[in-house]
Amino acid sequence: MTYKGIDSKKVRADFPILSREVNGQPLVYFDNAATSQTPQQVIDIIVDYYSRYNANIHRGVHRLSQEATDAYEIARQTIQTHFNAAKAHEIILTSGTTHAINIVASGYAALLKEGDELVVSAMEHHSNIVPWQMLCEKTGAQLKVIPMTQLGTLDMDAYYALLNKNTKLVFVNHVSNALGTVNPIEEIITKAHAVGAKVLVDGAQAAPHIKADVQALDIDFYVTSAHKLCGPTGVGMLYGKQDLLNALPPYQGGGEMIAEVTFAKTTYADLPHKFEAGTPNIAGGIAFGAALDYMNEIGFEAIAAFENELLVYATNELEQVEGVQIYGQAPEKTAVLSFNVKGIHPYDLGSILDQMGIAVRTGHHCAQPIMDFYQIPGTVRASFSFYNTKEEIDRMLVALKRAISMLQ
Ligand code: 7TS
Repeated sequence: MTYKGIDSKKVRADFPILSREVNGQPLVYFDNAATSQTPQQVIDIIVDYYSRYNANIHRGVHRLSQEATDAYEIARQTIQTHFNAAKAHEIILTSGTTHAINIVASGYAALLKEGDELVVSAMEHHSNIVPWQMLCEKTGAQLKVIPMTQLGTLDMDAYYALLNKNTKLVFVNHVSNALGTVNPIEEIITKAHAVGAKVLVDGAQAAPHIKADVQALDIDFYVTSAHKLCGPTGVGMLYGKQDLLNALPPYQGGGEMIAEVTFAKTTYADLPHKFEAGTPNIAGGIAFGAALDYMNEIGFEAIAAFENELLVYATNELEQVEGVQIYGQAPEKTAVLSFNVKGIHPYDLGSILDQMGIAVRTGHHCAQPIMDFYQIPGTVRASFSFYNTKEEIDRMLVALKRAISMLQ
């Protein structure tokens, strides 16, 4: 049956892992915000690469190397088209979001001075906090924090008040991994640009649900990981406007990122190679492109509508359960449900749900400042994808009620 444009039976058949059992029960996978599952179409692309044309890229005259290079560069173009970047070389393939943020943060060490200011939001993943703190230590720049509200939204008035002529960079996630909040990045970017600051958008949680148009939104840097959107682990991307990337020094030195090397002086290759030292994750890059093709075939509008239906259903049901407190009640959210049950540690709940075949994440979700804000050690986080179903949510609720009766 097709519901909100998603034929669940057909879609689920694409994911072999969804038919396995955990602890004698059919798997219910609700840890999609940590990593998504991989459809057979993408697995096939990886197997095909290693079976038929495994070779190093950009350096061989032989046939296999040319085939691998072509496939890798086609994937880059697929990513470019998906995010509507003006040029393919503005897409740097990285090992993931963390690597991509570190490229920018480390590069800015050469561009900042004492007295410069950086603005971060209170609801970032640690990977969008720590590299910038390291940058501040190196440069003497100061980190300012956009506070959040009880609902789990950003305090935009406080954000405007932080901006001034010393603000050089703003970095904010498009979607919070711990709360699901969709942040108003268009407004954040417009205001930052008005004072001459650049903006890095962490799209790790948004990209699986929302197609960001980097030109329409005037995004300076956009980062994401393939493994959150049906691709493999160990590959992701940094989008940067050409001029901004050209102004950054390289992150790593090594093979393939040079124009010429002598012991007197080395000159660097043009984009994107300047930031792609060493042999990359070739199969991963190719599969990243295939994963975007797969998701685009289903369609991001259908994905978002269906997942929102799951979120609304699960939220309404969960609110009926006594003692449940939901964290993150922004008007605009992706399908992330973070919650606690009064008197029960999230880890205990997660462990019992696992015994019943239900995979959720528990803990601080690498977003400790959010937990500090709510004064909690962590939450149980159920995060839904387009291949989940209402029946799975019902199973989680039954399991949750049983867990609560066992633990209270
Ligand atoms: N930024 C956000 C918003 C994230 O959610 C994550 C990973 C990262 C950055 C880092 O991505 P990586 O691919 O480089 O590791 N988030 C999660 C999570 O919520 N649970 O496990 C990983």
